Amino acid sequence: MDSAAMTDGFHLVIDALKLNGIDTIYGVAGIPITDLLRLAQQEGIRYIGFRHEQSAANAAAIAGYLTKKPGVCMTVSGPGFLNGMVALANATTNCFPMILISGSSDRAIIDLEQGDYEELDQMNAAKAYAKASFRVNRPQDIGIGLARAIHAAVSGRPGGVYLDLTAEVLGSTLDVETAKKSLIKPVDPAPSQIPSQESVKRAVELLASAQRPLIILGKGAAYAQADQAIRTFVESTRIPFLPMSMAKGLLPDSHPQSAAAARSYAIGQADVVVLVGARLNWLLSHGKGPLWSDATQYVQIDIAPTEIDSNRAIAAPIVGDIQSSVEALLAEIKPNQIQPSPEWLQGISERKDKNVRRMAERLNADPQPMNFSSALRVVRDVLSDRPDIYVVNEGANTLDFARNIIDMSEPRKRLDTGTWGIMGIGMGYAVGAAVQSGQPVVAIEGDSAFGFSGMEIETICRYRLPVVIVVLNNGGIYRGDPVGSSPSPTGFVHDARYDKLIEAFGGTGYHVETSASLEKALKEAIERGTPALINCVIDSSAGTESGHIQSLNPKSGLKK
Ligand code: ADP
Ligand code: TZD
Ligand code: MG
Repeated sequence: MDSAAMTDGFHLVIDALKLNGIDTIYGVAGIPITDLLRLAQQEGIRYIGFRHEQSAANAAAIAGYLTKKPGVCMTVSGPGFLNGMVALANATTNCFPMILISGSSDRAIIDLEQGDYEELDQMNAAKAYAKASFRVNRPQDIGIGLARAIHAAVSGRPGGVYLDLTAEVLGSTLDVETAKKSLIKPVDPAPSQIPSQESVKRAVELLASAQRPLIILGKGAAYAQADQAIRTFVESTRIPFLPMSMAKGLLPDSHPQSAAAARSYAIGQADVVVLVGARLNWLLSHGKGPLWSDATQYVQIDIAPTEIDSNRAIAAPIVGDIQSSVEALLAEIKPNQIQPSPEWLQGISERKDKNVRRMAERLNADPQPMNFSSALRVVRDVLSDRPDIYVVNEGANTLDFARNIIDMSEPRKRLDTGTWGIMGIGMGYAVGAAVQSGQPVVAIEGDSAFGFSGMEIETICRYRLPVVIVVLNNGGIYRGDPVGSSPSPTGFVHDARYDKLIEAFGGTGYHVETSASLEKALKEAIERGTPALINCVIDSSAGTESGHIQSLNPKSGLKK
């Protein structure tokens, strides 16, 4: 056979990705994937190179969340793979579809632990943290390996998948004919999952009996892209709704049926709650007291059958995808069959008005130095007529305040620390959202949170992405403790100038200490549409330990 009729593992991987419409790869180069990345670029795939694999994999994960197609990240073996693993595990935890592809060293040496370069049994290490983990050991299996990874990532409850490509497979050759036949393009890898008619009827009966129904929308609902069906369900039943953090904007926060400003009252008093792609995990106090009443009954729509009854008994489970399930509900509900009581709607509305008035007082104060409320009020106002902008958000107090203060009016525009409350997603999500959508991003970052992925500002500058980072700088984790000769566990260097970091890479830095200068800087930075970082100094005593989740923070009785 002449050499013109041969191909190799490198080409086959790229052919398989292209066949499956994967047009972007996030990653970090090195042995054995450097040539793979070069080839990808040559073949028209967009490659975004990062400074750390965790951010690259976070970018892939958020791209997966935004598109319902697996985001792809490529890393080197051993430590590069492990750096990406936190993000893969985070993607799995958050139900984001992504595929982490890593090169790996010599199997024979790994299996006898003979000490290869960057030796690690990657496939088995990944199993515990991924939805699925596969290894390709022969070039003719590359196509099947990718097909299995795609199915696993997007079907049912989405998640992170690991795909191991040995250096040997990448380098080995195969005749072109066999190679071509080995490729697979999965047909309908995320098929609709139609709920049973019986489950839909049961749910409608329960809802029809409710006086005080409430709908809770989670990020599963946002992911499903069933925006119109969900809106019709909410508006036609007149049931008040609460968005979980990343479901904000699915219906605008300004929607008259939003019960967000009366959250505790709505949750505490509801008699029937409809969970739409939201888990009863810690973010909803596991459905247990003191927030929840023992008498509350639930309808739960989820694609994962094992989610049902995980924290509380679910009276009416609907197992199916959200689009099909909400459509089935709409088809089953008769006109005026569901009637939230007027007292219920009135009660929520009164609490909302009261809480909004109380919050307005805090927001409209203009203290010097700024605090979380006054700084975020400025950000809210500047963003209010820019619904196109993606908001990335991480930190403790920075997260809690921003979630409450910054309204969202479009679906899937708020990207945050999610199910784990993890720090370090900021710059990866910002790059992923900007690259995937071509839209501007404003990342609202605690000074600690920013540090976890801060070096990616070089990536943002290199690709000239329209990302503006606002660091709410209170000098530490939760707040700024004095940093003397023995720094406290939570304090950082005082008067740190994060704005100077981005200048090192050609971005624009702003240092602001007043609400007026914050407003000017943010407007200007968004207008320019180029990389910028605003070092926003806030009161170093602003912020409480653990933000709004102090109840989860065990205390030693130590005097501070
Ligand atoms: P939140 O943090 O916003 O409450 P969670 O991540 O806890 O949301 O819950 C999301 C839920 O949505 C998961 O249980 C997941 O199985 C489910 N889910 C994801 N995609 C779909 C879909 N297309 N249809 C139905 N359920 C889905
Ligand atoms: N490491 C990781 C990966 N995730 C975490 N959540 C933490 C550590 C612990 N942690 C929090 O839960 S919030 C936070 C840390 C380190 C940072 C809070 O400080 P910040 O925000 O400056 O980002 P505020 O505004 O000062 O509260
Ligand atoms: Mg801080």
